[in-house]
Amino acid sequence: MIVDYGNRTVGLKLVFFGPAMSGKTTSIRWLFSSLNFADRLTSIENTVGRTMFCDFGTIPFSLGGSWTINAHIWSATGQDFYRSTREVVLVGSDGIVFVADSQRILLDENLASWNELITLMDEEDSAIPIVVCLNKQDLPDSIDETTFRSYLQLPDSVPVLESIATRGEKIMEAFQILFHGALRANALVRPFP
Ligand SMILES: Nc1nc2c(ncn2[C@@H]2O[C@H](COP(=O)(O)OP(=O)(O)OP(=O)(O)O)[C@@H](O)[C@H]2O)c(=O)[nH]1
Ligand SMILES: [Mg+2]
Repeated sequence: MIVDYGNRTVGLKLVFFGPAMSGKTTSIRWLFSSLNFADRLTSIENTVGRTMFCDFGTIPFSLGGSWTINAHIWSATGQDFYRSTREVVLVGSDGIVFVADSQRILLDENLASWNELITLMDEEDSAIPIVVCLNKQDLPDSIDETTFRSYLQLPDSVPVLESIATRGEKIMEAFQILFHGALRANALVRPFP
């Protein structure tokens, strides 16, 4: 979190992370569109529309007293070919949305991506809030929260939302939980003026 007293802004970095094709870019696009900031999102993609490096953009939220929170929203690529870029995207993050793919045959992909995330986060200074979107709930043979939690051995403190990013279901809810969690986590170590 970066507090700029001169410009009265707080910068929060929130990253969407998860296995390949789980719906990270779709979730972010829906979020920016629904808040009327679609033109502020930049996607670095390859020629077939897959994320090559990341998506990123900023959504400003006004606070009382002329302060603004700038939510800097990023997604990492899930493709292993670009694996090295994921660590870079995560640096300095204040919160993570882990977008999992609910299809039963992809449980191991979710587990591998979760383990990678935990390993990379270990290198950060403090505990960072994480929210899980168990995405693609509209597909047949999608797993439920209980199965997912036990397979990944998720701590109870991590919220799981069953989402459908293509319809925007539970995306705003996940974002709000993370946004408030990230502010709370930072306020504990750096009191907000
Ligand atoms: N059925 C269904 N399809 C989805 C959902 N969310 C995303 N998709 C589709 O899944 C495919 C991959 O979505 P992306 O948002 O590009 O996935 P990503 O996680 O950004 O992928 P990478 O950046 O390549 O790792 C696209 O065809 C989306 O339309 C969902 O909730 N349900
Ligand atoms: Mg993507």
